[in-house]
Amino acid sequence: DVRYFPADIEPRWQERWTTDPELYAAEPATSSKPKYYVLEMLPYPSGQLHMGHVRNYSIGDALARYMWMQGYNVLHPMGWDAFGLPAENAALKNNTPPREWTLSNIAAMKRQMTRLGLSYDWSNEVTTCLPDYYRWNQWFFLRMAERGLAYRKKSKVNWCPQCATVLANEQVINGYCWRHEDQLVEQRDLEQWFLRITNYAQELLDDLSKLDGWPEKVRTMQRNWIGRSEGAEVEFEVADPDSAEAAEKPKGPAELILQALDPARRGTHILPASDAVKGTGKKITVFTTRIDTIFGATSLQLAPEHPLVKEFAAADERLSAEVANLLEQQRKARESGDVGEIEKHGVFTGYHAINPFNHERLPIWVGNYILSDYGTGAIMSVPAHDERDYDFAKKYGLEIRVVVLPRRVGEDGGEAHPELPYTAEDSLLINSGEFSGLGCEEAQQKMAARAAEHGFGKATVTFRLKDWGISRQRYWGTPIPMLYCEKDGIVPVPDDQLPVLLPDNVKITQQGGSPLGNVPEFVNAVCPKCGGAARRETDTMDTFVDSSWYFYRYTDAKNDRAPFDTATVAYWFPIDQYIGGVEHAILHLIYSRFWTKVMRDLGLIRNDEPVARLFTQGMVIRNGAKMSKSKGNVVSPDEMIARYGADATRMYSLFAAPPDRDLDWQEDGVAGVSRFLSKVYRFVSRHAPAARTVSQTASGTLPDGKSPLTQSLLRKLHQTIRKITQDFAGRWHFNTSIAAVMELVNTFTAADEEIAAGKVPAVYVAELLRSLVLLIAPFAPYMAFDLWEQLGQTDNLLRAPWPKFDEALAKEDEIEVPVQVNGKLRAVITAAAGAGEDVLRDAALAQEKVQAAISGKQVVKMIIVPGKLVNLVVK
Ligand code: ANZ
Ligand code: ZN
Repeated sequence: DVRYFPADIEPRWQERWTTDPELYAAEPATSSKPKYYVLEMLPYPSGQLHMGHVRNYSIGDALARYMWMQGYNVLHPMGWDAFGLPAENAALKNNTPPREWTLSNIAAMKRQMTRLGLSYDWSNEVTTCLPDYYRWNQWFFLRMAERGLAYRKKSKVNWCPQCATVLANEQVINGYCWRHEDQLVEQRDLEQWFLRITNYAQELLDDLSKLDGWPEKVRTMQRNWIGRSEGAEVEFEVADPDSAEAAEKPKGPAELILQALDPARRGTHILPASDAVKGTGKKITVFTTRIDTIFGATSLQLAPEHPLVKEFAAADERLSAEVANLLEQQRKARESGDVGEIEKHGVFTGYHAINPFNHERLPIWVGNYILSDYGTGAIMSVPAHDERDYDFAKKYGLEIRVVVLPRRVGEDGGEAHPELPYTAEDSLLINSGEFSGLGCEEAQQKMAARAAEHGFGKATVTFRLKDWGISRQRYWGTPIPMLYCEKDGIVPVPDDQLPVLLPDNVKITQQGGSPLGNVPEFVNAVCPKCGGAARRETDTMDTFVDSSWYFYRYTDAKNDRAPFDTATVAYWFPIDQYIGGVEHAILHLIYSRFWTKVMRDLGLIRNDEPVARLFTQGMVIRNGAKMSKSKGNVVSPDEMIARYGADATRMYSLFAAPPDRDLDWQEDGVAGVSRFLSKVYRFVSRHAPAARTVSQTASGTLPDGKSPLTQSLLRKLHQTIRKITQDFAGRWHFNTSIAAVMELVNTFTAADEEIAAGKVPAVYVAELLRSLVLLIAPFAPYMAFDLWEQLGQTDNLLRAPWPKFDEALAKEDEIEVPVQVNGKLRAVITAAAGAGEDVLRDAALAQEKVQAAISGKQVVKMIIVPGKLVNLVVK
């Protein structure tokens, strides 16, 4: 009796696979085969694969193998997201240079991947920390700078004291650092390089609708992140403090409704402009999505950081102190972890602004709930119709004036006072001068047009998306290819001087400031314009730059004249299937969409989007908690492989849960899969000699006249082929695919002795065994390769055609089942031999004669004996 020893089989095949460079290599872009680009997100080389990786790669690998067997030219590459902070931390801790640390981690992880038997085409490996890759980051940066897409500006930046570097907005999570869960992010003023992703905001939004192969939740997250708001900007002039209140006060609700409904009485409380309060010429621009509520504005609110607040405060010690206090409270609230909904605070500045629609004077406040970096950093506050403004007005006793009412109030004289704040927009304006009586939407258009006509505003679109700050004050990243010359200012490094090499032997410190600043050989350069002395930029690029375009490089990774060949990319793109964690739904996946659009506009590629289909896999958990070092519940892939083999480890990671759900790692489960594989191995090995005698027979020549046993084995086989083929094409529920193979193997092994006794003709045995091996090939490649050889096959299993299912063979035999009502035969239904209770019940109830027999009566019981009988008991 043969036994299954993965520790024997796997290293043997691994050796053969690694010495065959052709095995997993994609054919050139000139291939006549249809192409399939399957990609898993590239890992950060931390030194160790974790189970999340194993799961991610097992999904991708199963798909790659399946597509190969379907006859596609498959590109299945792998690489390393190799720049980043952990290498510097490790350098500090162990005194190993980041480069050395990173490269040795890569070697270790590559060994693990090889051990897992993953089908990567290493001939196009990409390592982002090597100059042959990052020089193209620099090259792209220069192209962007030429087009104004990369620019430098002084700005408030997010600063993580622990990372000692700037973070992009996307790397700040509720005010905390994305890497340091309990480190609050500080604000600093720094000169930074930015990429103008906002130029593409509208296109990034619009094109989401093309991405129907992406999970809806990811598209929604991106949509929200881009955050498009249609609205208007309106200018309010700061009033002359000496001029008197001139606007007429609004009337009571009853009067207002009458006014709204009677065109002749509209606008009576609006004063002509000539009688208006005097202005100072200073303007405050607000952004609003509800210009229709402007007659209900009862204050302006400025962000504490608004420039005018500084101006007001400069001349007013009390205000200055109170604003400082406001900022301090804000900081404290954040520190106590109160970041979501901080308590609203405000200070009256002592100034007023003039509402351009009715010339009313509105007090100008500073509100801590106004964001300085959204819209214009200033709002008109409409307490009656906005939640936050309502809370604020309640707290500080500001006027709450209703200017929008439900339509029904006018139509049937219903309740005049809606519950406040009343935020619905399918409503009717009141107390809004000549705009009273209009619906909200119409009013928005008319009022924006009015503002534009008079030059105090316009309809605008605002995005939440900000330009991408890419400067990092770190060593281990791509040097930004810019020079600073006293005479010529900012000068780009010429293309022929690329790459700007990252020097070795750099002292890494934990203090702020770029480590490269301490390397004179790096800093001191020659200005390419004037030949004088210049200083090099010492910041490096955000590592998200590296991952924004790496998958293009995979198509042509050795190109030293261009980032890639345009025609080769045109063949392979878009990526047919990208697989990774949902944690990349925003950052990486928005940046790489942006990068694609820039490359397209540079004429380098033709596709608008990089990824046609995206799959986000679930997490690997253990006892309900995410596997993590800090929780002490980590299972090491090496340990699993040593104990059960790579095949069992991989197959379990696909079997234990649907790939999009969380997987609770149970070692018992791995052991179970290992027992299953052992059963397959023994079964196929046992009957291989018989099969080998006919192993090369084409299935077209199978003899007719099958015995019932042969027929039932073939039926199960074809049902299984159908099931797995459909799973690959559909929802990827590999857990059920593998369960189906398990059932198939049970059916086969139940006939073990009969097969051994020659009751199934050898040509069928060969067909059954070959097909079984093909079916497990995407999930347990080592075993499949081994058994394939045992079956006498000399062809490459990876390119062997995936078995086709034959509907006729898969079809269940049909049987006749009698249907009785109260013991009396009423009908006979035809159903598949294996039909279950549900199918039989539905079929029985659909019979006219049965319907007639039970009509007007109550079915009290239904006895269903599958394959035999349906009996209804009625009263
Ligand atoms: C007046 C108003 C009346 C508003 C009303 C809403 C309802 P979204 O959809 O998120 O774009 N706003 C504008 N800039 C702001 C800032 N920097 N900080 C805090 N709030 C700000 O929201 C736009 C609305 O959010 C704007 O419309 C403004 O309040 C507020 F019944 O203006 B609204
Ligand atoms: Zn110069």
